[in-house]
Amino acid sequence: MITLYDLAGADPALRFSPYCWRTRFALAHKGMPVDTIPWRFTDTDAIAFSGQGRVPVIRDGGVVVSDSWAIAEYLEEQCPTPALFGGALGRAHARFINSWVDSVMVPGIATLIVRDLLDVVADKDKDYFRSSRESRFGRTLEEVQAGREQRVLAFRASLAPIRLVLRTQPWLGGAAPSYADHIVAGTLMWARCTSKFSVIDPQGSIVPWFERMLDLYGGLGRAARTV
Ligand SMILES: N[C@@H](CCC(=O)N[C@@H](CS)C(=O)NCC(=O)O)C(=O)O
Repeated sequence: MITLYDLAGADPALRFSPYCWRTRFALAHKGMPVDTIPWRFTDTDAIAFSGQGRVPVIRDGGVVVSDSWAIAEYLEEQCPTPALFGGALGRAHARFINSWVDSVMVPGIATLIVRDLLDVVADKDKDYFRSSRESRFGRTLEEVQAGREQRVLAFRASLAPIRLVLRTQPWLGGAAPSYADHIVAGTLMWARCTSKFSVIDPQGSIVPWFERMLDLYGGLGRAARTV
């Protein structure tokens, strides 16, 4: 059984990391059972064995892997079917999706929900969360999140590549879901679980795909705790 260190809020059932969700979906896709351990930002000692300070981290027997992308590659190597990537070419394309999401979607969503995140993180994490994020943004969390009702429109426009792909195929992976779907849906789980603010257009064409993602793997995403 694989063990996953999974970012949790004050409520241990609230799991909200955009990167851990990619790993949760990928494990479910493979049908691999997982034991998740709730992890808080200040639990640095608990994952020191991985040689770095971020989650997701998995432990599979004696093997330790950190970083969601490295974990996906590891899972694919251990258990090639059902595929996450579909070969070297698919993996190369998924790497582009991963980089696009990390550099466009993650920062975009962060400015829309970062103050909401403060409300869900564990009490012991609140000072660290505020100070680390405020020094990253150079502004208070309240200032970063202000004006989101207007700013969200530009964020939604930035998701045009997803809308265009889903116009011609049911999944980002083509005829079946792949790790590309897990990357995008995992990132949307971050906002779904922590904020009542809708980062995607509720009437838009990404919604039907995300609803299908929530239903996959026995409704893993849909069953997730939300605020
Ligand atoms: N590139 C990494 C990013 C992982 C990451 O940033 N995880 C966040 C949680 S969403 C984290 O552990 N942050 C620790 C911190 O901010 O101190 C991946 O894909 O796994």
